[in-house]
Amino acid sequence: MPPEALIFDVDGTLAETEHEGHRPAFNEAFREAGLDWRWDEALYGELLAVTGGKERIRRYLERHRPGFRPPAGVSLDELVARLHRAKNAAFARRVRSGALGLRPGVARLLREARAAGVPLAIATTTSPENVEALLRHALGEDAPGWFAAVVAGDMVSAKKPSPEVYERAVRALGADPDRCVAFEDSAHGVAAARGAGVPVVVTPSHYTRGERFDGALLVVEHLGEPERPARVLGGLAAARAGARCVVDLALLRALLAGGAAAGGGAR
Ligand code: XBP
Ligand code: MG
Repeated sequence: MPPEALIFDVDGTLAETEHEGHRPAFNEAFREAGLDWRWDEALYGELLAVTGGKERIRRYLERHRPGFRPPAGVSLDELVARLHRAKNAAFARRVRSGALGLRPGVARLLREARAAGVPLAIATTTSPENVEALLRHALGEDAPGWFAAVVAGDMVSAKKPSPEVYERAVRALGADPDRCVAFEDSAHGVAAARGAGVPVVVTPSHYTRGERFDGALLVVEHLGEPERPARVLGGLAAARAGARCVVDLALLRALLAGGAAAGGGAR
């Protein structure tokens, strides 16, 4: 049986959005607001321990600007919300400029699932407008409609690694969690999906390559294209590490059936 549904994380999984989108967009928002804050790669890597852009700004202030006070008449909540809106506007501009392409194999797998009638969903910490901008630009105007459920940003009371975002997506799909497959790039994402009982395929991204992905079904360089198969990096049911594969419905079916060691789509 094919998976009942495929559930995708966005940041780092569909595209390298943290590296090429959010970090520069945060810096643009700080500059526009006349703040001398600058998040370099090392600092952003540290701040990614906190999921959610508003939460990340607060963590930065606590850890790196302990004496900071907002201008008179502006509450901290307002300032954070304003900076976050400006960041998302800058992110959308970057998306529209074509700065953010999808990672290998993403469009191929989405199209294969659609053609086979396997429902799609999104389970992400980022804001809904960022998801929409990315999907429209990368896949076409109708792409947001490809997803039967989009659970994003503040729609949940606790962000990843809480499982809530996956629990809501699975409920909206009316699917059996252990017959779905989640796609993630981070340890927080793996914890969220596993916490909801959803098996996970991990494609580590720029900032998460050094993380551990305990409990993942498969850890693979990227989803692969027929002419560019991806290197298997590990995972519970992984075929030999170092083998190459294209993550397609046949491989996912084999993984769910526990037959990945036998090869599935691995070469
Ligand atoms: C992504 C995030 C997000 C983005 C920014 O986590 O943590 O916070 O960095 O998004 P995941 P917003 O990939 O696990 O969903 O600024 O819109 O919150
Ligand atoms: Mg992610």
